[in-house]
Amino acid sequence: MKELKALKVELTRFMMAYKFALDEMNTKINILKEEFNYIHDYNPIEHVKSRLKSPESIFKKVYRKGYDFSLPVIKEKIRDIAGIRITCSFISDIYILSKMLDNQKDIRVVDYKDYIKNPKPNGYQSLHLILEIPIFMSDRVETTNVEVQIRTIAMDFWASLEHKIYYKYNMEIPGHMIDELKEAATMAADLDRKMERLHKDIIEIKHANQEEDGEHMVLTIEKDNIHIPFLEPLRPKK
Ligand code: 0O2
Repeated sequence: MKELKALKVELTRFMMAYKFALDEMNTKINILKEEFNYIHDYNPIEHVKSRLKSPESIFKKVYRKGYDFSLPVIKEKIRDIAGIRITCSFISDIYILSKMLDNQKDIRVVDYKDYIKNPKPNGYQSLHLILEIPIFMSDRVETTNVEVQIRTIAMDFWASLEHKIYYKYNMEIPGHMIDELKEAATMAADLDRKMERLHKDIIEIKHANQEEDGEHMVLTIEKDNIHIPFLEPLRPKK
């Protein structure tokens, strides 16, 4: 009984670190989203979903991969216990966002898979990052992995439905459907590229109009300094 109780405490503490990692990452993403919206008058993030893998799914994955059932091994090998999916408006937003995360000093990118530049053979597209962040607990610091998947609405639409189709057909789907799914992924990628072009054109038109009206960029970034003209009078004198 005593051993069982100790195991329960250990497991709960193990999972807590991942829950806190999700909380921390969600806060970071919200800050980026609000700040970006404020400064650039534009929001690159459509929506964010996070999930903690259930102990059952973790054990299934450990079994499937043939790993040892020990917490240190699980911590090292199963890197998607905490998972966040960010849906962006445009392809360029995905890279802007991943760069912003990479630039944060307390985040270490331990793995980077670009399934946008190199889609999976079935057509799957997404940017996958495995991030390592420190979680400050009462008596220790736990460096914890978080898997971040960043994709566009079209990529997300395709991946969600493809996942549903596989689930429904119990992993065995007819060959012609595999081809059609791949074709649908290509169409989604074409749509993304078209929307990206329109997005760039609109930005150029907006900038040209601003210059014509004598309006200048409201913000400049210099090293770690951000200058916002109307806040300059409030800046402390050196
Ligand atoms: P869930 O329930 O979404 O978490 P690894 O996880 O590192 O052992 P792998 O294949 O190296 O395995 O990881 P990868 O390629 O980074 O993909 C992991 C996750 O990406 C998957 O998690 C899916 O969420 C998503 N994914 C990858 N390929 C596909 C795909 O072809 N279709 C769809 N719909 N999603 C995909 P899980 O663990 O499978 O499930």
